[in-house]
Amino acid sequence: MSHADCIFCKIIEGKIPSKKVHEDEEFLAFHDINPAAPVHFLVIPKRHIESMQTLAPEDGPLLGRMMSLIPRLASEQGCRPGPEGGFRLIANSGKEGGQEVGHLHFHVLGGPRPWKI
Ligand code: DGP
Repeated sequence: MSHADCIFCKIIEGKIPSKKVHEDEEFLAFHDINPAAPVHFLVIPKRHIESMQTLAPEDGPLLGRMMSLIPRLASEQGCRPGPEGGFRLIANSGKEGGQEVGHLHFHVLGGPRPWKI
């Protein structure tokens, strides 16, 4: 179920190009167009969900699969494991939460500091 005026749905459909990090039946991960850290990619569900605010209780398992995918992708993208490495996970939600694209996404940021944010 895609939304005609959603940039990320267009990326999923290949109508807008992206630098993909990972793709499976449920999720797509791709580099942020405006990276704020040495590693900065976005993980999105292929199903159009507006934001964290519109998640339904039955979306719990999907969210769980997303959460277990993220550390694996972060490590593949060069985030070092353990307390000296790691990554930051951000989900802006709604206008006051700083969300610009209305399709649920997690920012995964990592790599040597300092970063822009
Ligand atoms: P947010 O503020 O959380 O909604 O962040 C949206 C992010 O999406 C922002 O960091 C820039 C990124 N972005 C917006 N449009 C595109 C695009 O067309 N391609 C890619 N790769 N990233 C995009």
